[in-house]
Amino acid sequence: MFKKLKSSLNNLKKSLNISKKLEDKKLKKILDQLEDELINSNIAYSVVEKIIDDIKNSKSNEIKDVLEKSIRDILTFEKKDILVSKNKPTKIMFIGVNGAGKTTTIAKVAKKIKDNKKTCVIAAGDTFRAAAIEQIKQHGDNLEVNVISHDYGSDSTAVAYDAVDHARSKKLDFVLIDTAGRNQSNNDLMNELKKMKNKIKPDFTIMVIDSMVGNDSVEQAKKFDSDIGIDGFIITKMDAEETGGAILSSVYETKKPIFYLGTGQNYENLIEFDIEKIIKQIL
Ligand SMILES: Nc1nc2c(ncn2[C@@H]2O[C@H](COP(=O)(O)OP(=O)(O)O)[C@@H](O)[C@H]2O)c(=O)[nH]1
Ligand SMILES: [Mg+2]
Repeated sequence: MFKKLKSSLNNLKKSLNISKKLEDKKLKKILDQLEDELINSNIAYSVVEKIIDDIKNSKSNEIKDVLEKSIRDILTFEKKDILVSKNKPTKIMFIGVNGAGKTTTIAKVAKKIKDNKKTCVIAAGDTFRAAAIEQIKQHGDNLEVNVISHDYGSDSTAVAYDAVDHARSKKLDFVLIDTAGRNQSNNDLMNELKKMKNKIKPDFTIMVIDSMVGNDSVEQAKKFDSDIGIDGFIITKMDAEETGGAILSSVYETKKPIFYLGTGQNYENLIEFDIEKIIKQIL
């Protein structure tokens, strides 16, 4: 992951270390080039601007330090563990566009909960996409976790409600609520998610983002956050991701934390977000 971003920043480090004493015109040319490279790495323009400004305003000669500070500014947030919560059951709603990895991520989170010796139930809240209910049920079978489902086309809020009821009566620790893939421009579907959120009042609403989507993910994140309200992200497919821009951009634009990173298709491929590791990989 981060191959492209790393190489852009490396090029910058090389050229700026040589040209720190160069006249402004030359520095401007190098920064323009960096701007292009960062944008090509799927980094949103606002983030690119911040990094360039940080470089321009820095008095340090060590470009690496300046970049590190920029990235730390963007990716530092209060650490919150979604799997440690006072409420029982803790309700977690997963939202995001089709194919982002919601269903797979829910299975991975269920696995983590079981590994922590806690209990959960899954709500098959994607009543929209063909085979979605079978997909989540299969995960439930594999993990020995109950999945509450209704028929296709039924009200997803009712499914979530039933799952919460089930968790209450069985004294389970968590309810993981799957939802249908939503294109952020589809108003009907966005309204359905809003309704679910209002009725269920989840402890956490997590937006799942595919890291390979690139710049478009920023628009998705902003829209989901403004319409539904999110508490943070799980970024998936980090195993396949080459640019790294989606992470920086989505977080910078929404100021919401990243809870986990998905790093593969297996249940154990869900790792905690660790800024030190990310910095090591990028710089
Ligand atoms: N390589 C990789 N694939 C993933 C990851 N997370 C999800 N996927 C794959 O992405 C595809 C879509 O996932 P799914 O959970 O069905 O997405 P949903 O539509 O948001 O529920 C599936 O083929 C998953 O196996 C990940 O972290 N890495
Ligand atoms: Mg799904």
